Amino acid sequence: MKAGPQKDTLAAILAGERRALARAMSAVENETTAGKVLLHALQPHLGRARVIGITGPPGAGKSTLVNALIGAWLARGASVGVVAVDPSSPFSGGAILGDRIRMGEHQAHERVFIRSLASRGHGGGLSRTAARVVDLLDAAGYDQIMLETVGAGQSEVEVAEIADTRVVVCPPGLGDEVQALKAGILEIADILVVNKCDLPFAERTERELQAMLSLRHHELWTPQVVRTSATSGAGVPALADLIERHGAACASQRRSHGGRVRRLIAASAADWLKRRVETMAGAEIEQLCALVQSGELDYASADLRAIELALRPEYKT
Ligand SMILES: Nc1nc2c(ncn2[C@@H]2O[C@H](COP(=O)(O)OP(=O)(O)OP(=O)(O)O)[C@@H](O)[C@H]2O)c(=O)[nH]1
Ligand SMILES: [Mg+2]
Repeated sequence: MKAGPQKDTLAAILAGERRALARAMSAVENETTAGKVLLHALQPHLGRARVIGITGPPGAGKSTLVNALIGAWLARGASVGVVAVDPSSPFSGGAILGDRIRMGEHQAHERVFIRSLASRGHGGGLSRTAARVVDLLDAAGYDQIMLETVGAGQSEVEVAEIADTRVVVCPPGLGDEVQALKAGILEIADILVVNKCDLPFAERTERELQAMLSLRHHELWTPQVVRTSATSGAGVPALADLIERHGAACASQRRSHGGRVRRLIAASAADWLKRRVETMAGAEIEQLCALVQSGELDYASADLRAIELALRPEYKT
């Protein structure tokens, strides 16, 4: 009986051997025992990479932008891992093929490793699976790891939350689309990209997003807006600079394997709390809602009181 993973596998991954890495990713995705043992053995080797989340509505140009950013990182001497979470069925494979083509320019480069991850079939644990694939790339020595995910669903947004730096990509559009963004993924953005700036309305969208961001409160970093054209490459070096600046500004807080794990825990804790507050019954929560409805209590004070209630033993199920 072996207590650890095969020494060869561990050594091969740490040495960045591609075939070993691909096999390990499959093991991790399928949650095999060997995969778990391997992840455990990798722990001391994690936390060196920078993880960049690229999120945004379908068709915003995320994959094209990832491809352009790969070029920018390569030019700066870095190695690049990409995890593209595919929102479509694992059986269709259509979008995965599309991403292969859009990122294909660098697919064969020795300092690039691209992996697609089907978003279905992880039993709600998509962000955990994505984090493990990121861990493997981290252990294999990739400097910049980009995580592409559609910001169109709770589990996809959770994936973005793993990242040290969160980039939200949106196409130029009219006010309504910007409002829709605001409700979902805008809150998590460190950097907002108005992509397809070669199309009309880009400047206007940039102004609208800037106006929204100015309302946000921040400590280490003020969210920034940048315009790109992923197809022509315009604005991409400026975006890469911003990503590096964000990484430096938040290095102490964000970047490390412990930071990644903590963000995953936070995301699932937040989920638990939300469900609890939504479903708990009792006079006190009813009263709290009534106070907000009548305007006697603001949401910010009510949410803290609701959390206190949710954590009380009598509400635990
Ligand atoms: N005009 C213009 N088109 C772009 C730009 N960036 C991407 N596109 C096009 O927009 C379409 C969608 O691009 P993708 O990169 O696949 O977008 P995505 O956000 O990854 O899409 P999903 O992964 O399917 O959500 C493609 O036809 C791209 O060629 C841009 O800067 N300008
Ligand atoms: Mg894509």
